[in-house]
Amino acid sequence: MVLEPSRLTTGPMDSTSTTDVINFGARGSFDNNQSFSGDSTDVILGAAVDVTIPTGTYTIAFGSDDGGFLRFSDGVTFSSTTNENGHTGQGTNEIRYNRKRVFGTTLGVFTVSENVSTTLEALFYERSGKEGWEISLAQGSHTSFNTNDFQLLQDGVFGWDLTTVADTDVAFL
Ligand SMILES: [Ca+2]
Ligand SMILES: [Ca+2]
Repeated sequence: MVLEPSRLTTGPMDSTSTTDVINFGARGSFDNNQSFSGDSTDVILGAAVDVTIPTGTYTIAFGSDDGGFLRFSDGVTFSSTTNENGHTGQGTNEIRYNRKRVFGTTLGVFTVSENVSTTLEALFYERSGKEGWEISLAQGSHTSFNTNDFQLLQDGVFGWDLTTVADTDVAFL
């Protein structure tokens, strides 16, 4: 995944990097956390990765303190969502949490009837206090998060193939 940070107070920072997983900050459900570089107050992080998804039903999740979104460029439509704020993702390609929160997890369920190649884009923001950001995946339909069914999204999980995108593809920031 290509990661690009921006800062609300100073505008975009040109410091794109790559990461195998999204598992940032002290808040969250999965251990082995990555550190935010520098000051993590008033920061926005964007991530993008090309994915090929095998036929099946999945629940994708982002946990965040504070908020953000997760969306597919095409080929995926959420049939149900859990714990969104300020947005209705059902029937769309995007799930969203549009407020500050202490760490919580937003879920979206979708089915692909054939292998789909698409781009996953995610945005995270931290306003103040503690922070955390995780993106994870489960097989099947889930309306709540747990660390038994969900695994951090990375290449090979549940047969998903992840391919690094060009830096310029994190263009939604
Ligand atoms: Ca974590
Ligand atoms: Ca916070």
